[in-house]
Parts: sequence; C-alpha cells; structure tokens
Amino acid sequence: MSKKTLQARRLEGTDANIWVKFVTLTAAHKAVNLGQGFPNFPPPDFVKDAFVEAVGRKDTLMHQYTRAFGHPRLVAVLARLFGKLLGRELDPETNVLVTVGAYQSLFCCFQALVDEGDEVIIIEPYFDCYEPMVKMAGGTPVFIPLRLKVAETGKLISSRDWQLDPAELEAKFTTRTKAIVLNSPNNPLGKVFSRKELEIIANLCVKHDVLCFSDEVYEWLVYDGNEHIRIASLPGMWERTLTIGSAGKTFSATGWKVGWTVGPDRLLKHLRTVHQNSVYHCATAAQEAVACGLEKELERFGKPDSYFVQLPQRLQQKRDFLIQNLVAVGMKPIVPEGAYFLMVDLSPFKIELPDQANSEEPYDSRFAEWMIKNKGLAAIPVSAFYSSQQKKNFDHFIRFCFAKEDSTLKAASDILQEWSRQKPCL
Ligand code: IK2
Repeated sequence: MSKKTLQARRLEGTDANIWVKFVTLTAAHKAVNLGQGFPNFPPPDFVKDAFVEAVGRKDTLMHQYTRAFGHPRLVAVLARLFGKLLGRELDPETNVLVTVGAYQSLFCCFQALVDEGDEVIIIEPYFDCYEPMVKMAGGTPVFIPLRLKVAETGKLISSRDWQLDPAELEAKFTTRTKAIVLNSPNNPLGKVFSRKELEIIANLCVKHDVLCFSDEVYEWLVYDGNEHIRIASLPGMWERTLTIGSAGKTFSATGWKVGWTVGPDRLLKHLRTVHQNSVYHCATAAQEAVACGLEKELERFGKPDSYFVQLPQRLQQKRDFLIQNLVAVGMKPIVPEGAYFLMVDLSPFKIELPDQANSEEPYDSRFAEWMIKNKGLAAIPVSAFYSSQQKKNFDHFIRFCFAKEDSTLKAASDILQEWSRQKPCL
C-alpha cells in the first residue's frame, strides 16, 4: 500500500452524512417516513405532462446536450419571473444559471467565490451541506445561532420566536468575511426572516462588503399570510447576492434535480466557470418541463388556480394536522412560518434510551434512530443542522417533514397515539 494519504485533505471531517444514514435506516425498517424532505404526492399534472411530452417528442434534440448554462427556454422564463419578483430587468444569458438542483448552485457559489482563509457566516440551524461545502472550498465557517427569544408561556412557540442577536451578528463580520449564507424560509426551523431582520443582515453586508448566498428553495411555501422577502431586492443587495432556487421544491419534483442561481454577471460568471468544468449542464427534458411549468405559473401569477398559491394552502393544512396530533400526545412542536418541516422539542418526554453505548452521539440522533427501529416512525435529528460546538446545546429536537400524503400523516398520527397510550406522558 502506498504511504501517501488516499483522501484529499479538503475532504477531512466531511464524510459523515445524515441523509445517507437516515434514508438507509428508514428503508431498512420500512418506517413511516416523515424524515427526508420530499413530498410523497406527485408533481402537478401540467409539469409532469410537460416532461412526458418533452421526452416523447419526435425532435430528438430533447435527448441531447442543450446550452451549458441553462436551456434557452428555461433561462428565458426564469429571467422573466425573477425580473418581476426582484423588480429589475434580467438578462437570461448572464443573470441566470441552471444547475443540478439547488445543491449544485450552492456548490458553485462556494467553489467559485470562497478562497483559502475566507470566512463564511452560517446561521444555525442550517441545511447541513453548507458547512462541508465551505470547508471543501478552503474557507472557514463562522456560526451564529438563532436563539429562542420568548419566555415559555404554555402557548406554542413559533419559528418567529427564534431570532438573531444583532450585536452578536455584527461581531461575526471581520475583514476576512467573504459571504453570509441566508436560508429563508429556513430548513429545519421553518423561520421566515422578516423585512426588519433582512435589513439588519443587508446593512452589515453592505457595510463590510460581504456577499450573500441566499438559499430560497422554499420561496413559495409560506403560511399564515407571511411574506417571503427576497434579500436581493433590498437596497445595495442585488450586486452582492446570489439567489438560489429549486424546481424540486417549487414543483414537488425533487428527483428531477433542476435548480438555479440568479444574480449579477460579475458573480455568476465565476459560477459558470465551476459549472462548465464539472457538471457542464443539466438534463434537457427536465429543464424543458420546468420551463413549461414556470411559463404557466407566470400566466396565472397570484391567481387562485396558481400552484404557487395552492401548494402552500395544502401544506398549511398538513402542518396544522400534524401539529394538532403532536400536541395531543404531549409533544411540543415549534410552529413553522414556512418551508415544509417542523421541529419538535423532545425535552418534556426525554426517555431513557436502552442504547447508551454510543453516548458520544447526540441524544436526538439516538432518539430518532430508536424511534425508527422501535416505533416505525422516521424523523431527522436536529443536531445534524448544528455545528459541532452547538450540537450539545441543541440535541433535544427532531424534525418532521409534513409534505406527505394525508394517509402518511394519519399513519404517523396513529403511531404517536398508540405510543402515548402505552406511555401516557410519552
Ligand atoms: N437548500 C435547502 C435549504 C434544502 O432544504 C435543500 C433540499 N433539502 O432537502 C432535504 C432535507 O432537508 O430533507 C436544498 C438546498 C437542495 O435542493 P435540491 O434538491 O434542489 O438540490
């Protein structure tokens, strides 16, 4: 065997992955799956049919390479849609990049713009891949947690009650700070950052000349009349923001892996360099179908028959059903303002877990594993969305995904009820 280290140094500490572990466990135990974030209901017919039509077309071009940085029809409609949303004219060729899901958009942002020695501010809890992606680019993640800002009143806590401390945030900005990652609506908490909160972040970005990677994959999923505000639309932010979206989340088709980044050419041109030298381009027929879907949505923008209007309405009912059932069995859900996850505080019913052997592992992780194996119900431990420094402070939450068929949510509720009958206080 060669004495040379096999693994590239940039991979150090990035090998564990929560999805690989919990997807495997959930499948092995055939658990009711409220774990990984994907809908188990189909995409809307108008998008699905467009995919089938694209693949079936006599014109064989749908099966071949298209434009590297995005299929012309898709970048055209993305430029029109985001032009409208951001209130500025966008050039489909230079202001839009189509990627293999939002994952690849994120990867391109970090690879293209973060250098050795750069710091990147990440707000906790965060979608887990931000940290390894920063490290793989040679950067240093700098974390700041959202903190629960209300006293316990017996009322349900909302994701709105988790806030950044502005002074603590300001202190994280240094001369080395290259970018901040924003995720609103947030995974896993469901927090939708208010205009005031976004203005604080934006002002700091402008003051310290810092970029913003704004992960907005749940942009259409906001509840209770909340508004999703795009940070790129705030003064001084367009030229320093990359806005990331996902057709997977937008059209309930996560397996299609179509995503995009919208932003100024001075930043996007560097993402294009990463993209052309790694992935080159994404599946043509999937891009065509997403383009057809977005064209339709633009025609009926804001109208009652729009999928962007109907999907959050459906999901809000599912959220409320799950919350009711969790409360009924004594759990403490945090009501999300957006996205399709809800976090549950386990502290009221912390149970002794038989498997203490691996006690290095956070409690929530052992709990979630135990729940899959013993109760047949899958959720994701929230400590996976925290840095190693904070994991121990946030090891008593699990995350449920409620973008599921009503029958799946009912099956989960039956498990919880049966469980509470066996152990009245859970
Ligand atoms: N950004 C965020 C915030 C995401 O949540 C995701 C998808 N995550 O879903 C898995 C889960 O949390 O259970 C992405 C980016 C990636 O999106 P895409 O599927 O378009 O690559």
